[in-house]
Amino acid sequence: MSEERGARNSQAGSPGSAEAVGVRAATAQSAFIRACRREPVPHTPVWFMRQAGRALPEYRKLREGVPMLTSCTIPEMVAEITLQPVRRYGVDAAIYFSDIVVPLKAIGIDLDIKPGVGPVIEKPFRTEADLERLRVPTPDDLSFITEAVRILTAELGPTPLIGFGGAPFTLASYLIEGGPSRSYEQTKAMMYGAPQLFAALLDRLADITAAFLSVQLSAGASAVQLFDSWAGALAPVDYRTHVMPASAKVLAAVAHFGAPRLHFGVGTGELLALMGEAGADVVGVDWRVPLDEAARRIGPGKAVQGNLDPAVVFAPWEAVDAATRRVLRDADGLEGHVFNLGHGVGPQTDPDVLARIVELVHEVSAR
Ligand code: 1CP
Repeated sequence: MSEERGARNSQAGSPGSAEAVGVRAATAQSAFIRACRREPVPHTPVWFMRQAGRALPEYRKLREGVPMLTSCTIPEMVAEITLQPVRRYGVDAAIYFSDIVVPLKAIGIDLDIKPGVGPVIEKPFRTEADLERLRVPTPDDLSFITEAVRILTAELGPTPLIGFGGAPFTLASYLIEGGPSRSYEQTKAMMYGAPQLFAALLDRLADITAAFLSVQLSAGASAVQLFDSWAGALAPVDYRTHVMPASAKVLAAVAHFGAPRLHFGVGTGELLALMGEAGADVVGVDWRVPLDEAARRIGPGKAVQGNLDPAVVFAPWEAVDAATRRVLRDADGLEGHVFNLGHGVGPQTDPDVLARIVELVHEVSAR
């Protein structure tokens, strides 16, 4: 084990290196990695987007008085928050505790995560000159990640750690709007009105996210998820023309690690095939499209992830039970299925309900 860890650590700090490091050996036969690779599994693996966070009282206690972005740079705190849901829910994978804007903060962009709001950028991006502020982070800029992932892989044993990053479009939407948005008016105004500047911005963000993911993979993450949470705001033709090339660049940049690449967005029913085509091994599906129909749209050769409506957890258990079983039925016979919610765990979610869902998925899908 220590020998394996030593070998892995020697890869740390070389994002973009041509050497394939593969999936951390201890996790290669896990249900999660096997499902991502469309191999037979003993049971359907399950994890929850945003499983590490506000729904857990132990998270709120640990975070007391520590700003969100500060917590992301303290390796011991990151490791503990990442492990909390694994202990509590018995999920089949951990997701690295961080945020999609962490690499932007690490290169000195003036931004904050405001409680109850989300990322807020002091000076929004609007012109060519703003590109100069966006340099690609070095492994040294992100050394706290390498350290946290090392702690985590030692603790997690056979449980895979999923690294993640923000897709260029979703990151650009925060940079251009200056914060969360419903309509993405400024973002789309740049996409339609200054397509070359928009392309240059997304291309730079692709390099930044590729560096962020590479540091996590080099340190020992077994898979990565690219969150294009807000891509569903786009028509397919605009996604293909203006957004897909940058997302494809990110996914290609980490292909040599040999780790499964998951690609997720909300409201992306019309984009599922394109999100697969961008280079994903697993396409995340929100709750609006049943998984059998999603798989049909995506086509063969990819696994799917999803897609219980995250609001179902607020209904009585009978309804949760029925909806969970329906997701499993929809996925029955597909090449590969990772059970998840259709989007993140809401802060008001009862952790006990999530624990029961994990138990139910494991029980119903046992083969
Ligand atoms: O004070 C707090 O606790 C802040 C709440 C919080 C948390 C717990 C934010 C602010 N980010 C996070 C952690 C986080 N962010 C994780 C943790 C790992 C896990 O999944 O358990 C992840 C994966 C993210 C990724 C993220 N950040 C996304 C993509 C995922 C998604 O949910 O679509 C997005 C869009 C963000 C931006 C962001 N950061 C925080 C908030 C509230 C938001 C969304 C704001 C908006 O609505 O636009």
